[in-house]
Amino acid sequence: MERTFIMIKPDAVQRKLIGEIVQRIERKGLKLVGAKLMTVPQSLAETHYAEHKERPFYNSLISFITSAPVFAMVVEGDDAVNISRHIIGATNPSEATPGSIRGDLGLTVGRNVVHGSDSVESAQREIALWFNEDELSTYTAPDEVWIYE
Ligand code: D4T
Repeated sequence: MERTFIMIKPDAVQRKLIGEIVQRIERKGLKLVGAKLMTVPQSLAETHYAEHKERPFYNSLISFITSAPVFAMVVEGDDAVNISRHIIGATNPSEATPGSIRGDLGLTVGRNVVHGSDSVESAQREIALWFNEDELSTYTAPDEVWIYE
């Protein structure tokens, strides 16, 4: 079973969209195995977005992500990374397909509602960065027999 890291960004937390977004993830059949509301320390934000350090939007991205609480999650399911990216939609909400989270709930790239790991390797790195092992739960949900053949 694959795990991915999904973060509801400060804009969506302030807009009271946590429930809406978690509902979309759960209704797809994916399972929450870790979740926490937290204000992101500067050092964590910089490590998480290290690949963007030289990009022009880096400073505003770091100040945005540390500006108010985020809702960080670990989500589990078959092909969880790929499926989550599809549910989330394209980086720029103006290009995100209607029906996706960013397509339905976002308007601009600098306030694009949610983050999801872009590969299995990124997911492993980000989960280890954001969560301690004892914050993650392994369990079988009763509806799984109706989600997986
Ligand atoms: P995240 O990492 O937030 O899930 O976004 P993506 O994986 O879809 O996209 P990304 O890494 O290319 O961008 C990271 C983050 O930076 C913001 N951003 C991006 C921005 O503010 N201006 C920009 O021009 C771009 C490309 C949005 C997401």
